[in-house]
Amino acid sequence: MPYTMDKSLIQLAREGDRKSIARCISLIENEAEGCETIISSMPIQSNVPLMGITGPPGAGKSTLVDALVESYVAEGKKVAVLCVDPSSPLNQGALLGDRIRMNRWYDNPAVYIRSLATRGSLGGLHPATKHIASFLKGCGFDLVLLETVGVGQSEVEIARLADVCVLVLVPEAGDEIQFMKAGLMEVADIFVVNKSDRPGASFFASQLKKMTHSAAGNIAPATVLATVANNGKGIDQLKESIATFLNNKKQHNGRNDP
Ligand SMILES: Nc1nc2c(ncn2[C@@H]2O[C@H](COP(=O)(O)OP(=O)(O)OP(=O)(O)O)[C@@H](O)[C@H]2O)c(=O)[nH]1
Ligand SMILES: [Mg+2]
Repeated sequence: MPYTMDKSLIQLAREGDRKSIARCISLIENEAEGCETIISSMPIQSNVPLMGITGPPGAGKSTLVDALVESYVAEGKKVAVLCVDPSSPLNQGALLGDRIRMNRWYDNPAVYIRSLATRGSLGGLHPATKHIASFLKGCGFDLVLLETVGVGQSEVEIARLADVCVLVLVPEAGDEIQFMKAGLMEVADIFVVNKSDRPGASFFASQLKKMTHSAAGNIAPATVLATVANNGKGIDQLKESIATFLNNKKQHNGRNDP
């Protein structure tokens, strides 16, 4: 077994020690002996939000995550990022891309980034993703960002797992909007039209708004936002929408508590 596990390892991870966090994640990912201890030692309830960022390949998810990290860190927050790419079995391309883009955070003590190279048998999320995300919530971060490529059932799984689910699309997707995968409208709490520096962005955003309004019925429709992730445009609005959504959800859940 490559790693040893004991109480102090979990304790150190919970105090935010990166090496211990990395070891624990590997143990969970590899379903190593004793990993249940790590999972069961984590708090079930947590005030640390898990923010899912999903969408088609190349939509700008990592660029958006990078911009969000920058902005949250500037506020003094500690951020964990989990990147999962269930679309490629070997994952080399996506991992390399994420590494290059997010490189600047590796030495920053306020940021922890981890990529998962495994995928679930049905092309969705690896079952360990859920445990690893909950584990990260308990390691002293103020928020956890989860980036996944939207393939197979992964968006639906992300929506179930995350406290807020942001679906990133690009203006070109407007042509295919009527063929959008069944259920996709339901998974997103916030729609982002990224690359809105490209033609057709505002038209696509208005189409999306119409769709969210008719899909919502009596409840509040999902928010639709435009961003240009590589120059930070729209990031503040996105953060605001995320905060509002989480706040509303908290109040709503509070009301429903027995
Ligand atoms: N013009 C423009 N390009 C962007 C924008 N956001 C990201 N890009 C570019 O789009 C490309 C893909 O961005 P990524 O952030 O890697 O996209 P991704 O969704 O994470 O990609 P995968 O993880 O491979 O699915 C990169 O070359 C980015 O620089 C944007 O708002 N406008
Ligand atoms: Mg990416």
